[in-house]
Amino acid sequence: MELWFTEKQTPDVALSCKVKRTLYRVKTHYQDLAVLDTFRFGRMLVLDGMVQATEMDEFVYHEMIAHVPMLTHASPANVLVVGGGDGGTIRELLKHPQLEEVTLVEIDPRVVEASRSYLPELSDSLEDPRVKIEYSDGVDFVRQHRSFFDVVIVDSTEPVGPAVGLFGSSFYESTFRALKEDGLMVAQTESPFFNAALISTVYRRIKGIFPLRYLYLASVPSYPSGLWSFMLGSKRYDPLEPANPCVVEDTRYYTPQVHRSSFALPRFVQRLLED
Ligand code: AG3
Repeated sequence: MELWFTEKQTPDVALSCKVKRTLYRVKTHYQDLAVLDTFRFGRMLVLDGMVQATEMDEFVYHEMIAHVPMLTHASPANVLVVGGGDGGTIRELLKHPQLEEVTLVEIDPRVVEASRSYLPELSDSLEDPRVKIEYSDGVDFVRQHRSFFDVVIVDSTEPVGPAVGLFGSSFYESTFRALKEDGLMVAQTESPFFNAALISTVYRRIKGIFPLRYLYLASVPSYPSGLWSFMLGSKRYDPLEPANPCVVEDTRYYTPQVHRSSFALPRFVQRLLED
């Protein structure tokens, strides 16, 4: 018998993949969590029916959400990751010699547990002494900090369920305040094909708060439409003139050239950022 997992990416589009077996499934306090072993994508973390990370392509998302801000900032020592309990973003951050401390604020301890059991390539990073894990709501956590972080990375799920607050203006305002005077933030902002309105809204919000703001793109086959976006808001550093002299060689997607080219937007995407 064949087993298939289907993510309904929109009410009328779905991605299906053939499953070897279900490794883990639990209804946590916050969401429906599954780890599947699939033929094409390898192991796959699924939250509320939505693919979060797969062994085949997680490197794209995690490298791009981590290295673009880290190499834009001249000396990122103190970093906050909101969400991202799988550990993939942290694994990439730890490749930076200037990093002194990274705090992971994850609302759902079961995501970290599941990742520790089934996705060691992502979660082994969480044992590093530079990593501090806080189980709480990112919105509250960020609100309690002032001029504290060099970089904030919002590695969230979709703007439904537990992550809704992470796409709101008041969260971006608290993030601005939680950053030092030369700090910068990056948030994952979905697909320009399927979530155009969200990208326009988030850009307008970030524009009202951060002096410099940019959108950049990367190709993630397991995510809706395969083309993914990231929003960067910065107080001082311009991502098109990366200020960090370090070189990170241990990557599979990120290169300095990809960093630059990911900011070159197709016209239909540019239009999403116009007033
Ligand atoms: N966070 C963004 C995943 C969004 C995917 N959406 C979907 N499948 N509908 C990923 C977190 C990985 N650390």
